Amino acid sequence: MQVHVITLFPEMFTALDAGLIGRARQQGLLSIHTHDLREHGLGSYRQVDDTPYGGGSGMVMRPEPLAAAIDAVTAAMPGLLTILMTPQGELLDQLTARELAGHQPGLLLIAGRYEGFDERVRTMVDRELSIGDYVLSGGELPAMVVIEAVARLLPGVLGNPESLREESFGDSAGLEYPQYTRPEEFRGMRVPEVLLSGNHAKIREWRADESRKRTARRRPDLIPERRKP
Ligand code: 4HQ
Repeated sequence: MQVHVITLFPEMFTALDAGLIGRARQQGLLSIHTHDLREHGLGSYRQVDDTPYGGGSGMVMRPEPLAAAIDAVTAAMPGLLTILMTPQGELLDQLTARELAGHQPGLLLIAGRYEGFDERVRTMVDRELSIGDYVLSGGELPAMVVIEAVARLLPGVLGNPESLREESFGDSAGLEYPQYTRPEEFRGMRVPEVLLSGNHAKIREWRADESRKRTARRRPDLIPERRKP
């Protein structure tokens, strides 16, 4: 899968050279291509932003540089799903990540700066995505969050697809059960006896139970509503 990103800060995406994503890229499972929006800036100052009509504080991204950048990328690679990163978008969740991971040939993410986009930019994208209800200074970190959530779902990226199936949200289930590793006792806290018992039926039951309790306490919003009769 290809992921293209339009950004004023291509150097931020070197973070994706490391770890699982870095390895996936070396293996050719994923390619990441940054496109510097400044190259489509207007005038000798390569301007990409301007003051808002009607007044108000802050700057807004002008539509022409974004349109030129989107056109250049999509002309070279047709079929990319074009996604604007914005707090006004649909909230990213595991289901959306899975859907994006299935899109061929890949994605074009738009990471903006300033206070937002000229409204007409929205007509040039397929979707708008938010990574959560808080305000950041740019769409770069949100774009990287999308890339990471999507990349680990691509075939061959995770060593052990079992861990994919079991983890939280993987099967739209609840939160993960508590996990322990060595030592058996740490600062007076013991590993639950059942996990040392070797009784795998009991362990499965304990984990399912803990997972249910934890989800009910911490994330009741994740519990599916009872089907009404
Ligand atoms: N921004 N989820 C402002 C975000 C954001 C988010 C991206 C900051 C767009 C213009 N994006 N720029 N939260 O806060 O996606």
